[in-house]
Amino acid sequence: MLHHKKSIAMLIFVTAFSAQAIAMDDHSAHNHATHSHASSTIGNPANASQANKIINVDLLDSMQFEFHSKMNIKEGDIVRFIVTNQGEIDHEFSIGSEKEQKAHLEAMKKMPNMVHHDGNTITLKPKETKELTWKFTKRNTVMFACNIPEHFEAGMHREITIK
Ligand SMILES: [Cu+2]
Repeated sequence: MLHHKKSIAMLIFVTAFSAQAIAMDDHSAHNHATHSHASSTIGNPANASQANKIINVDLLDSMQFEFHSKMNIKEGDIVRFIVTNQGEIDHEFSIGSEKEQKAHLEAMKKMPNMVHHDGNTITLKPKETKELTWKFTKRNTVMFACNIPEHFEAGMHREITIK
């Protein structure tokens, strides 16, 4: 009898624990789908009208980012990036910490056709121009990356230091 009671208590405990685990999973899945990329450890999306700097960027099939201005970005700067895909294949322009870009890269390997509407990343078709405005909130290392499979590995990333 005592043994039986114990098992029931154990069962209740396990059930409650799994329910909590599921709830936590749901919560993180929800975050990922809706706004996990919107804020970041290195800053957040901003409105183009608030920008104090404009930087033109070309995305090249040679797996490079070509920035047309000096990347002299300071803490608090709001930068309007005007990005053009000069290549013949799709490219991505993504801003994040190195850790965030690594996570993004892993996600892209699982879902290569992921299209982004999430604040820190834009996907551009050949010859397309799009904008992304970002507020850099910390003195930190920031990584610009294209996480389309094989592009990052081929060198399509660039790190800068926010002063
Ligand atoms: Cu690319």
